[in-house]
Amino acid sequence: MRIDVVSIFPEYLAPLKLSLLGRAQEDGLLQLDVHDLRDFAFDRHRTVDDTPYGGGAGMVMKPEPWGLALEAVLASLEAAERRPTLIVPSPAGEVFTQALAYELAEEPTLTFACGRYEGIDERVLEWAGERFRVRPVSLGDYVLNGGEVAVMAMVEAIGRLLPGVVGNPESLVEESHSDGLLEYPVYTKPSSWRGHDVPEVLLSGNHGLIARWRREQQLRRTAGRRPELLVGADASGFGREERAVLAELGYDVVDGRLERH
Ligand code: JCH
Repeated sequence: MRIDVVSIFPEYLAPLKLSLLGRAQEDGLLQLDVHDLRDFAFDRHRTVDDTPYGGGAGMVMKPEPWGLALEAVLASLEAAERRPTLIVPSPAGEVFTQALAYELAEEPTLTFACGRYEGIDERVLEWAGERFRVRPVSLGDYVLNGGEVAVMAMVEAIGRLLPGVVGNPESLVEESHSDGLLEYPVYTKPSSWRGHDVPEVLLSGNHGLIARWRREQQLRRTAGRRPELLVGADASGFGREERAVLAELGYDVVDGRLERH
């Protein structure tokens, strides 16, 4: 996969050259190009922002550097590339989820446009819509200072799904099998630490019992921390034992879906 990022803080994206994704780039599985928006601003001060029409606080990113930067990215992509996807991080975008990460991991190229200040002049998104498939995406319902941190999270989540990037594909398989439940707790040596013991079942060597215990932990955790993931969930994947745990946690199956009782 080829990923282009445009930002006024290209150094912000430096961690994407490290660790798993750094290796992926060395191995030719991922090509990551970070572009400095200021390289496309040609006045004396290489200005990228200006005051908002209509008034109000803060500054808005000027359209001209964005037009030139995105044109340069387009020109560098394969001619065969039909409208590439342009992700624009925004507090007003659709929320980034694991499902969207899987969807975007199928693309041959992704371009990310990192805004700052109060955001990018809306006409850039209109103009880009004729050349890219534009997707405003939010990392979640909180406000960041710009798109860079959101891009780091998204590129990491997408990059680890690319074939060959995660050494042991079983880790990915386990995640995808999780049915929208939170993960079970994990432990390693020593078996006793500062008065806290590893649950005995994990030392038993009984793999059937361990699998059932882990499943129950997932259900208890999800009910406690993220009950909205259970309400309305398709119950067809839950067996007798899981339904018993769910009943104890206050969930019944009604018309094949989970409901609080
Ligand atoms: C961004 C900003 C509009 C602050 C500028 C560009 C994404 N999930 C998520 N949270 N915040 C962002 C994000 C992405 C890009 C930019 N800002 C700062 C923009 C605001 O309106 C209220 C406030 C924030």
